[in-house]
Amino acid sequence: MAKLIIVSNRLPVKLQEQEGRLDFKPSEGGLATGLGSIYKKKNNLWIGWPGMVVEDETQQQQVIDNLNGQNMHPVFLTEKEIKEFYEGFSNETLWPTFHYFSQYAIYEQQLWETYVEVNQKYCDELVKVAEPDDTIWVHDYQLLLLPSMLREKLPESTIGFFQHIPFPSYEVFRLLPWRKELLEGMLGSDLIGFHTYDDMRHFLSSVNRLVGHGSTHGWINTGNRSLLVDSFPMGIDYEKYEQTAASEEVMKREKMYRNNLHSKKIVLSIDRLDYSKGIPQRLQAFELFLERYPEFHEKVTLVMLVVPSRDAVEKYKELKEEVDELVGRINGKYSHMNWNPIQYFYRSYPLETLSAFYRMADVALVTPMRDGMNLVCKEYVASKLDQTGVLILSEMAGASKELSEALLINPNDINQMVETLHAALTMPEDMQKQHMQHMQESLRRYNIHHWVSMFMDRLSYVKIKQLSMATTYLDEATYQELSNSYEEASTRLFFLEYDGALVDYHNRPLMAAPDEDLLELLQVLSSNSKNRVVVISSREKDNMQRWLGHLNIDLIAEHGVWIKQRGTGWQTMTSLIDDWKSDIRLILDLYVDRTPGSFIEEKEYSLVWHYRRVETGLGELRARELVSHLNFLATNSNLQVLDGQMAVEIKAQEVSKGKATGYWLNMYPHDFVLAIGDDWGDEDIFKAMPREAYTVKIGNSHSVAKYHLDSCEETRKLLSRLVGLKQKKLPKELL
Ligand code: GDG
Repeated sequence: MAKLIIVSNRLPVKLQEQEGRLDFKPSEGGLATGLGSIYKKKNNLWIGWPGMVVEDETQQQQVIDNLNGQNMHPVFLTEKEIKEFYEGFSNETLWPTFHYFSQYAIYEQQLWETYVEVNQKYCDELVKVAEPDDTIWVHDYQLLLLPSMLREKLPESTIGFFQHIPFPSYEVFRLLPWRKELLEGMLGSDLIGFHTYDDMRHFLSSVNRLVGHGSTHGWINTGNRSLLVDSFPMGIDYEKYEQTAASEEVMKREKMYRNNLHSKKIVLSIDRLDYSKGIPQRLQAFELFLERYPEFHEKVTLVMLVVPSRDAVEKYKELKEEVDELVGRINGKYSHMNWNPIQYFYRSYPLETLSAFYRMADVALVTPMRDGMNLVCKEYVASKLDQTGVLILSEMAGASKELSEALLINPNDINQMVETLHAALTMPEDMQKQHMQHMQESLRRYNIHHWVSMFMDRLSYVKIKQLSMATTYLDEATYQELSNSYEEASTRLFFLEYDGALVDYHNRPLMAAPDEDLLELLQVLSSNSKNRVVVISSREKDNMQRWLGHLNIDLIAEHGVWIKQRGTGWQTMTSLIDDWKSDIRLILDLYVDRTPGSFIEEKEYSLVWHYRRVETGLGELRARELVSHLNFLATNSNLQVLDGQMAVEIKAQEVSKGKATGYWLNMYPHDFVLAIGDDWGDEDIFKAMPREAYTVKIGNSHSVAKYHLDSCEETRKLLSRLVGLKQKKLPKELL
C-alpha cells in the first residue's frame, strides 16, 4: 500500500548518549506535532538525521531498530558532513543568502560538494525504503537538491517540497554560484510550497530568469512535466498552546516569576540566537525607549530569552558577544537595587516556562530583520487566554501577512520601534482585546493541522491535474506499433512543424536554419515513393523556399496562407485581404518603442511582434498587454491573435494550419499519418487529423495530441529510425 514519507534534515527526536545508553528525546517543535498526526499512522515514515554522530555499526543498528519501531528511519551523518553540509553550506551559505544577509554568505566549492553528497545520501536512504507510488514530502533548505535526485530514481512518485525560510528576490538569489543547480533540484517536485505569496513570486521569477521556465498561475512547465508552486502559511498547534496556558503548573510558574520581577509591565522577547532575528536592533530600541520615556523606569522589564543555536558558526559567536555587551551596557546604565531593565536568559526552557512567559507578557516584541514565518508571535497570541496583551511584529516576518491586527513595524526604524513600544504599553484594554480576539480567531482556524491538510490536498490535486493534462510518452512499445503500421502502409502522410519540432528555437528566427542532418533526414524520408512529407511553419514563404525549397517535399508557410506541393510553385489557399496590416502595424510600432529588444516581423498576411531578446519579465508583461489590446481590436474583425513562443502574432482568422493540413488529407489517399508539432498553434493540426493518425506533441503540456516526445532530437530520432538512417549529431543514447 502506498505510504507517506516525510524527510527533513533532523528527525523529530534527539538522540543522546547517557551513561553508555542511547536515549531518544522527542522534539516538541511545531512541525513534529503537526506531522505527528500523519507520520505515526500505518506504515508511514519520517526520515532524517537523529541529532548525534553514530559511527559504530552495532550502535547504528540499535538506532535503526529503535527508530523503525516509532515509524522513523535514520540517515547517519559523519562529523565532516555535519560541519560541511549542515553548519557550512546550509547555515553559512544558504541561510544568510535566503535571509538577505548575503554579506555573511561564504561560497566554498568543498562545502557545495558535500551538500550534493549528503543530499544524495538522503536520496539513497529513501530509495531503500520507498515504493514507486509513495508520496514523499521533503522539508527545507538543507535538502533543495533532493526532489530532483528522487525524481530520477522514482519517476512515478509524488514529491512535495516545503521551504520554511524565505525565498529571496532574484537579485539576491542570483549571487549564489550554484543558483541554477539549486533551482533544478527543487523542480523535481510536483508541488513546491512557501509560507508567503512573496516567497513564491521570488522563486518563480528566479526560475524564469535562471532556468528559463515561465509560469502561469503558479504552474511551471519544464518541457516534460508540470508542477505547481503555491503558498501555505504555516500555523501552530493552537490547542496545545491554549491548553498549556490554562494548566495549573503554568499559572503557578507565572505567579512565581511575577513576584520575582517587581515590575508592573513586562515586554517579552524570545528567539533562537540568530542575526536574522534582529536582537541587537531590538535592544537598541529598548535603550532609546528608556532614554525617551524615563517615567517607565522601574515600571517595565524586558524579559529576553535567547535560545543557544549554531554556536559553532563564527557569525553566531560574534552575535552572542554583541548581545552580551548590549545587555550589560543597558543594565549597567539603568539598573537599580531592585530593578534590572533587562532580564536576559541564554538557555532553553521547558514549554511550561515559555507558556508562563507568554501569559505574563504585556507586550511581545517580535522584530526579526527577516523570518520565513515566525511561530513565537503566534504562540504568544494563542497563550493570551484573557485576550489582553499587545503584539509588536516586524513587517519582515511571514506572519505579518496574516496578523494584520498586530502593531507592525520596520525593524530598521528604531524610532518607529520606540514609539510603537510606547503605544503598546499605553494601549487601552478594550482595544487590546479587540485586536487579540481577531488574531486568535484566525490562528485557531489556520492551525498546523489545517496547514498539513492544505498541503496534502493540493499535492493530490496536482497529481490528478498532471494526469488529466498528460499525453502519453511515445515509448518503445508505441514506437514498435507505429513502425509496424508505417511498414504496412502504402501511402503515408507526414505533417512536420518546423520550429520547435524539427529545429530548436533561436533568439533570432533567421538563425534556425536547417542543419545538414535535418536536410539529409528530410531528403531520405521523402525519397521513399510511398511517403509525402509536408513541413509546416508560420514563417514566410521566401524563408521556407530558401531553406527547404530544393527538397522534394511539400511546404506550408505563414500558417497556411501559402502552400507548395512538391514539383510545383507557391500558391495561396484563399484570396486574402491585407488592408488591416497598416493599422495594426502602428500599434505594434508603439510596443517596439516601449520595449527595447523587441521587433516586428512582417509577413504577407500576418504581423508578428517578437520579444525573445527583451529583458525577462518585461517581455511577458508587454505581451500580455499587447494580446489584450489586439484581442479588443480583433473582436469584430476576422483577425486572430496568437500568443506564441516569445512572440505575438496577428493574422487573418480564415488562415490556419489545421485548414491547410486538411487540404492534403482531402487530396491524397493515406493509410498512415504522422503529425508532429510543439506550439499551442499546432493544436489545430492535431484536431484536423483522422482518428487513426499518430499525433505527437513536443513537450509534455496539455494537448489534444495522443503522444509526446521531449525534444526536437527525439523527433529526429523517431523519423531516422523509421527510415533506417543513422544521424551523425544525435547524442549516443538516442541512436
Ligand atoms: C524556522 C523559520 C518558521 C524557542 N525557545 C524555546 C522554544 N522555542 C520554540 C518556539 C517556536 C520555535 O522554537 C521557534 O520557531 P520560529 O518560527 O520562531 O523560528 P525558527 O526556529 O527560525 O524556524 C521560521 C519556522 O521555521 C517554521 O516554518 O516560522 O521563520 O526560521 O516554536 O516556541 N521551545 C522551547 N523552549 C525554549 O526555550 N521548548
